[in-house]
Amino acid sequence: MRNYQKLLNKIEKKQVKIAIIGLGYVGLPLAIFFAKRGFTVRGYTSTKTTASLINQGSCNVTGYETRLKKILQEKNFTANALSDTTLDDNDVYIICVPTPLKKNNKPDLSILQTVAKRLSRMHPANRLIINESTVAPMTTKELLGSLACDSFLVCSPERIDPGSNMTAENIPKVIGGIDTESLELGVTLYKQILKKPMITVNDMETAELSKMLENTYRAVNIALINEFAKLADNLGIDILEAINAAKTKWSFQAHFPSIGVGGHCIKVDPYYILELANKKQIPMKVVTDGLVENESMPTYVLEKVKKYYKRGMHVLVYGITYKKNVADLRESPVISFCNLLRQHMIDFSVYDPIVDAKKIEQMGFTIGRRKQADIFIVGTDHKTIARDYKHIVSKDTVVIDGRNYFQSKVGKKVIGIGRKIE
Ligand code: SAJ
Repeated sequence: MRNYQKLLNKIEKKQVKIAIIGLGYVGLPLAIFFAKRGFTVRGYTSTKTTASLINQGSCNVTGYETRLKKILQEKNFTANALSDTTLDDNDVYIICVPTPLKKNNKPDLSILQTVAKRLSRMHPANRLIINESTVAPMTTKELLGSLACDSFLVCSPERIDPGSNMTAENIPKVIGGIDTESLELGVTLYKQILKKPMITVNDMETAELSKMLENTYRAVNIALINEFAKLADNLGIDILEAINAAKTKWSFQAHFPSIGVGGHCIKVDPYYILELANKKQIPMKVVTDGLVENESMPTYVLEKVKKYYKRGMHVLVYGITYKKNVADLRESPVISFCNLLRQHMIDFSVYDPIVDAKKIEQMGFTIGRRKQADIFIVGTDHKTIARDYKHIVSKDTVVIDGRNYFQSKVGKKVIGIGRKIE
């Protein structure tokens, strides 16, 4: 049975026990923010091993190590395995599990489905269940809607930007409920930790669509600038100069060409909305073509390398993660690029200061070192390039700048994306 007033009072008095399911870059900070406010928080992760590592203070989210140790010491946070029986003994459930892509770029909801099944088996009554995982419209209701008979259900998609100093506390939060009482409970809960306003929307589907929209918007605009960069290359125009000039127009939001789009959001989310659109037979050509454009960028950079490569040259790829200063390899376009180098029999090695060398080896790539190269390829523009490039670039080095990092000439020449410096 649902008892709105009882649950509302418990939330207002911080007496609710909060379960955070998924302790990655979304779930762990959220657990810390709620625990810091005095809530009893239990985190749930895939295995007992992962849970015990976290309970010993092992933190896989950069920048949260100290705060994790603090809430562990204060004993208002514990990590558990999802199979743990304590799961039933919570009032609020915030689901923050990954929704990645399968190899064929189709949505992979398997982790979320496992969580939904686990919660359904509990027949939870008078709980508040929140889905923060990124899904296409209607998915939250499809997977979790049955729980709303005796509990409350909300969708509030996560908007974390890994590697930036914005945290869940200071990012405006969109939230939609299966009904008004669910929405009110969700707003009351998040208001306990948020420093920014909440954006309440009509229903869960609107919240789901808004997340798809914001990330697909970004992917398609990146695709647009990649197309313009290819034209700029052909015309010998500096795309960055054109972007900086266009930025003076209030309605232009700058995006930048690169070796490609990776990560677990911008690369992934548009495929979720396309899957739904295809089911509904609604063509989304702009999205489809934009994704093809972004996927073409590793090959575009390969063609630049082939113009300068000669057998026996020392080629170093610097940075292999999907974006700068983030040690995350998911969907990284630089990995696709390196596989292309290998397919085209181009000898190369990979150096990434923030990725464990073993991981580079496990991908079958040769570990590179910071020593002089004939061709220096910027795969990811980590801030460490400023320190390292001097060891790698000599006056004869050709720099293939996959991130348009260099603003002035280094080496023999800098071949960027939509620009060159020689
Ligand atoms: N990229 C470009 N050109 C650009 C911007 C990005 O090629 O102009 C590439 C990046 O190198 C990366 C990929 O696209 O490979 C995604 O970059 P991102 O900066 O969007 O980084 P993400 O994937 O961490 O995006 C997150 C997203 N957060 C969530 O989905 C919750 C996204 O909503 C944010 O817009 C983004 O952070 C942000 O604003 O930085």
